[in-house]
Amino acid sequence: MTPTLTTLHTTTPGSKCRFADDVRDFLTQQPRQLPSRYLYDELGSALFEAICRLPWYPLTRAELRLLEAHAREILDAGVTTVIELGAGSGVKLSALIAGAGTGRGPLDLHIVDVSKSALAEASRALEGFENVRLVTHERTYEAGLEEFGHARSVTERRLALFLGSNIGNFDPPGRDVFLRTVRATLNSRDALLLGVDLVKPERELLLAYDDPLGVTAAFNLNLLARINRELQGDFELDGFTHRALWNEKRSRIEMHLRCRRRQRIGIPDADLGFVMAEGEMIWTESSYKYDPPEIVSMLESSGFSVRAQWIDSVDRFALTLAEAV
Ligand code: AVI
Repeated sequence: MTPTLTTLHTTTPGSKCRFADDVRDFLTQQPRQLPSRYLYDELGSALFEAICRLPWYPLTRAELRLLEAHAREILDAGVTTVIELGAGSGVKLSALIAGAGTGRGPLDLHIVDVSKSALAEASRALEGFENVRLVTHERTYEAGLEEFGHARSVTERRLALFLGSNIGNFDPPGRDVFLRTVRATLNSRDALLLGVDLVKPERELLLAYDDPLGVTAAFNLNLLARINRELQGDFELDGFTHRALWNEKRSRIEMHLRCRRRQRIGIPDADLGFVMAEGEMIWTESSYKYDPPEIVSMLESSGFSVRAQWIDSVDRFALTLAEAV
């Protein structure tokens, strides 16, 4: 087989304006908040990659073990096109292709991510594979999915990947809309592989989201640093502390930034000025945790039928393979 790696880029033009609008809209809500997608600028993506290597954040390793163990079943010989939403470093997709072995035909890979640096890293990780054509899409999931709604060949069989428990960062209504949007880009017999972190003891969850090395704290605080860098904000970073809370009723970890002293904040490029009181919080992320049957029912109510569910019982993580019906 000849190596046939092609890399194309479709990029969304700079969206500083959208960032500024979101910062203004979300920071003026009560409670103050910021959308978690803005955690991933170049530095934020690097910090997230570091989090994935921390001994206290087992999600990535657990998922990788499951992908390696079940690669042949997941990437069966009939799959022609793999669409990964949220590429990360490309390590998981590489493990899947390597684990599936040589029995497959040519593969079209599409990876969709808002982070340019994550796409570049994923492209490097996938470089060595033969008989693979790679297209990177620097886009939000939603914009990326729109591109796959168009005409396709009759022989194409798609496998969509949504890994890393990224689904956990959606609120339940947004999650259901998202799963239905994914379903709409698939034909029956196409499949979705969903990686989801499971509910586990609070102590373990808090360590995963408030690690002793302070990497998650830096990841969270970088959002304010990003606002300072890109929108000329003047947040005093040492005036905020990272907080991770387990909200048992909603089954989610929440990340917040707690204001340590009263400060006046100006963000000229978002046309915003406000005062934060000591103890006031900015809510930056929710990470929902599920039980395995909940994953089955969210997929079934979105137009999928579950073909297999594999669980890592050590680190409590689930991979669920579902067919579009
Ligand atoms: C990307 N996402 C699934 C991660 C999570 O676990 O919610 C982001 C993260 N936040 C703090 N640590 C990791």
